[in-house]
Amino acid sequence: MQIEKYKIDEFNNSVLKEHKRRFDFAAEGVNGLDGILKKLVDFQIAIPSWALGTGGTRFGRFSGGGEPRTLEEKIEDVGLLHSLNKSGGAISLHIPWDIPQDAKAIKALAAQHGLRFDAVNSNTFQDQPDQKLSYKFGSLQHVDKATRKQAVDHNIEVIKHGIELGSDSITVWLSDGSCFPGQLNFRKAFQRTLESLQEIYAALPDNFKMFVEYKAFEPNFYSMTVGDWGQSLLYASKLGPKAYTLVDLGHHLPNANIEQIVALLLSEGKLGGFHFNDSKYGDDDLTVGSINPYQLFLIFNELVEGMDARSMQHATDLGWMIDASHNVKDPLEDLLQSIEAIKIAYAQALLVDTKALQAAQDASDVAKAQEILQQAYRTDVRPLVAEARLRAGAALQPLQLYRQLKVRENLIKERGQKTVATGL
Ligand code: RM4
Ligand code: MN
Ligand code: MN
Repeated sequence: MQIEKYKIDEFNNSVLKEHKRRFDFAAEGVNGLDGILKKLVDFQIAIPSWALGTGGTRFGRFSGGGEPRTLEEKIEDVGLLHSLNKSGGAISLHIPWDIPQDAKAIKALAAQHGLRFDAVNSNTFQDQPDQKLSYKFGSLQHVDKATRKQAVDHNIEVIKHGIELGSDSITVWLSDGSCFPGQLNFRKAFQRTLESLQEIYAALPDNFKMFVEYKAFEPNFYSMTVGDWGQSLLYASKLGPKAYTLVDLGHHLPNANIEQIVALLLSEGKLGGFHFNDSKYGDDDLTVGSINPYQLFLIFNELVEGMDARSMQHATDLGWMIDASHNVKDPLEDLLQSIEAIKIAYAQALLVDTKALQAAQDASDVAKAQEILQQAYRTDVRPLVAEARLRAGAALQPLQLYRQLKVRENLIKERGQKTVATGL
């Protein structure tokens, strides 16, 4: 299924008057309005190929129907999203869940939908049916050299797929760690992991980045070999200038100050990318902004401030990706909501009066500093985000149009009720 442009225009015309009224009100008094709208138009968020199907927990999975059965259909789904909001112009592949058989054809298909390939992801946290050695006790950290080599080779293979698709980064997330005290020598596990990462790093082309993702716990419940930003930063620093830390919002222990982590990684020049999601308890992979939108805003505030301080391009100098699981919602609806939440937080961060904030900070005026931040956070920026969409040729209300066009019903008709997408 594809959404023709005239359908988007027709829909926009039907809600234009109301939008104009709201936009005029919201735009009044916004400094540098056109610059802000341009930044919103340019900001694209990559969609993971494994998030287009229904997610599940270890207890069960309840499929919603019409899920993409092939990589081609996944690209079609991301294309649908992108035509609705013009903000999801990239796709991130997880290998071997999604192996491009014919890279040229896949690249051409993605380009037809206006999509490029974002970071490629390796998978050494599961055993594949044809795999020789098991990752039960880790991959890059494994005590057995041959198992480590198998995992290193897989990562190099993933980089090759990335090169063919025009991607310029690989994300390495390891489930390596231990479940019980005494199981692992931490120091040696770190050293082995570093050496394995060094071999992968050596295979990176010049323009390629390596993102080292950390996670506090799960599937290992006693220790994780890349368990927090400190460990990730250690690896990334030892590896060299092409290695960076990747922050997945759900990968922290409860109450961690993620905005401070982001600020420090940025100032060290070692923040590489983001996995957006939200959580209440752990790595819940809930819709971005659904639980703690204020935290999301505070993170974006640090991102904007920190990137501006280093003269970085917001849209392109970091990798922006959603990494969520849609267990009880239509994945495409969930992704539309996620992108909207990200854009709202970004727009609010762009509204922060940075000069006034700095003056308040320099004067240790705590109440004023809080007022300034919350002034931006409490501004309803939805009409600005909608206007940016309008200017980009997208729908003023993507989710409403998605429902009006009965996209899911159409996909079920095309693909069937009982389809399963690859992924977790
Ligand atoms: C992990 C982590 C990785 C993702 C896998 C599927 O928890 O977030 O980024 O690739 O899940
Ligand atoms: Mn992640
Ligand atoms: Mn995760």
